Amino acid sequence: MKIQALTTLLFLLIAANEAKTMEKCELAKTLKSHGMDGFHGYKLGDWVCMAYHESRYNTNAVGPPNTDGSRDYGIFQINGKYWCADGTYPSKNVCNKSCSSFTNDDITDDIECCKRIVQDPQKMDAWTAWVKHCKGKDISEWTRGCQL
Ligand SMILES: *[C@@H]1O[C@H](CO)[C@@H](O)[C@H](O)[C@H]1NC(C)=O
Ligand SMILES: [Ca+2]
Repeated sequence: MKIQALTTLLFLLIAANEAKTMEKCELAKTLKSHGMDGFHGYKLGDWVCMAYHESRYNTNAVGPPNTDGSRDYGIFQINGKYWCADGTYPSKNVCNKSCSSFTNDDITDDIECCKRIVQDPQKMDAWTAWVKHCKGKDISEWTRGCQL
């Protein structure tokens, strides 16, 4: 019995830590349902392209330390110095969230934080991967084949 309970516990722990990777169209659909199509002038393809290049759609992603020591969290790699609090850094925590809420499978709050981030003057330039791989490019491929 004891071993079985331990095995069950272990399995649950592994399951809880298992990376949930979204599909391209699943992400596009979720973003659309949260009003991100056209939000502050950006298309769904901008967000999908950004998420791919930031995290490969991995909702559990935690980035390596940035040059200032802070880290980025979740599918949109939201920064723990400005937007959320990870407890290791005095954070402005503009989105009023624990960074761990950006590494679970429910990306609703992650999207809400993105809505706040793009309202700053730098808008989507906040995401270096977006600037590098998506900005000014043909982004139609990022929603191609999706029933939106
Ligand atoms: C921050 O979030 C907490 C709940 O997590 C809430 O009680 C509090 O009012 C929020 N603060 C602001 C400034 O929105
Ligand atoms: Ca979340």
